[in-house]
Amino acid sequence: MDLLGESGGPVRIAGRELGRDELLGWASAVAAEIRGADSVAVHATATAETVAAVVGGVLAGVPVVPLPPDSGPAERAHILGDSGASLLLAAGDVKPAEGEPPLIPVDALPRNGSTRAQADAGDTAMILYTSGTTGAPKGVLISRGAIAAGLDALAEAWAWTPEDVLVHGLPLFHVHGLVLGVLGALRVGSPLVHTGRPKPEAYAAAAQDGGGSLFFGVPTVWSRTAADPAAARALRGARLLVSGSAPLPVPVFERLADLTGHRPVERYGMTETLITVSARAGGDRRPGYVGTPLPGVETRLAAEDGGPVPRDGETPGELHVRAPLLFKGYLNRPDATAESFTGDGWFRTGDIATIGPDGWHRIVGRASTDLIKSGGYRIGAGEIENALLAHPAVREAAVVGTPHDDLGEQVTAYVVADGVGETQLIDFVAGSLSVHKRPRVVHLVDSLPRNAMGKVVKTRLTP
Ligand code: MLC
Ligand code: AMP
Repeated sequence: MDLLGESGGPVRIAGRELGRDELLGWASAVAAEIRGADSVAVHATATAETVAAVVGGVLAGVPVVPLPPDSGPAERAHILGDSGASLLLAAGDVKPAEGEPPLIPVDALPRNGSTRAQADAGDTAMILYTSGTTGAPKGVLISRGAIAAGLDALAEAWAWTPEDVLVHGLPLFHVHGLVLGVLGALRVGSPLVHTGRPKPEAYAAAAQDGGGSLFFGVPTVWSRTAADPAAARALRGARLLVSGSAPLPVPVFERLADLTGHRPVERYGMTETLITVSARAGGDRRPGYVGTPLPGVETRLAAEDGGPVPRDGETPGELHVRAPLLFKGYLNRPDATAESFTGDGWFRTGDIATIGPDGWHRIVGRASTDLIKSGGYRIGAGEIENALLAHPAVREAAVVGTPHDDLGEQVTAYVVADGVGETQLIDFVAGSLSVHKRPRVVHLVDSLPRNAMGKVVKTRLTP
């Protein structure tokens, strides 16, 4: 099955413009190099090389494993080892570390390839690594069919057509920036402008000079835009401003609506489920609500004992999803895969929601305090605790998310350690994992509050 549409506009990224034919010719040359591989890793900088490499994987029918380009040695080794990627696709100036797969220098490949392989809807297109509450990130297996179903549902919900120009500046190793933000544009056929870092002035410039009509952002991007009235006003000519990956604060929704004249469309998604719930281009948009299920998606709420929860808009329950756009499972983790589904086949999102009689969903929190959302990134407390404990001076560590005006939540660490400062610990985590996972605040404490069983009681952590 084809994932890409039959025609489409150019992709502008990192100061380059790739026409559709050039991109497909380049990606076909990548496909010729990787054909038959079990999976390939892509050093996922926000560049034309990443787009060509990912599309190359799609054309070759080879699963792509995006590597956060700033991931430190521990995270990178885990992703490469766990995925078993046999090749690394990157620009030729990237030097694989010892033990890493051999490099295919994407920039050195010709632009006139013609390789395409047959692939089925059930075949894995991507393996996206995402944090759980404990341990190292898990590889989420996403099929071609799930991506196609998700993108087609979004195109319908947002009236997204080749007439749109999609604009965003999100990282190219997660669902939002890569699956929706790159493959979405290529499937729908709309031109794409990637702004580099998603700064308000870059979005404003893309609206005014680049003809941008459809804008994607995480709430941090929109709150920074709402705080920059000139940049926000430049978005008046846009068609749709879309927010997702974390809750959009109501005051940001309202300020953005005042300044831009657009009530933002919120949508709710997850690496494992792609996008499942959204407001519609032609419909109501309510601050604090993420909308109604996309075509083909079923949702329900479950009480803690698994029992039903009324759809009264008030009673919270865990949100369960059933849909053709769900992931296939976690790579090498049948235990975790089984745990994430109910006995009757629904995916447990771990998010706590309410559903109104009119079908409108509101996300009110998460079942576990060990998953943090900071700047739209999902960060597992356990992974950061392990990274901190790897420092020789650290004896104990507990990590939580605390409210942050700009990032929604910030990673906050409580550490028992000898002879080491806060900044050193922040840099230590930034050096072993992706930089965005670093704690923004470290409290050095004498001990951590524990219950009778010796388990840390995170609700009793105080600076
Ligand atoms: C900072 N830096 C350091 C450092 N501290 N480097 C080394 N050591 C340290 N101690 C550097 C960083 O590398 C970076 O450099 C710069 O400082 C700023 O980093 P930052 O603080 O992380 O950036 P910030 O501006 O705060 O980021 C905000 C943001 C970002 C909104 C731009 O959080 C972001 O892109 N979020 C998007 C997340 C996302 O796409 N989530 C979707 C998940 S999918 P440099 O060189 O880079 O400038 C999903 C499903 C769904 O959720 O529903 O969509
Ligand atoms: P990730 O795995 O990075 O895709 O993160 C998925 C999580 O992000 C979800 O489980 C939610 O907790 C959160 N999330 C995504 N979109 C929204 C939204 N619009 N509102 C609130 N939370 C969201």
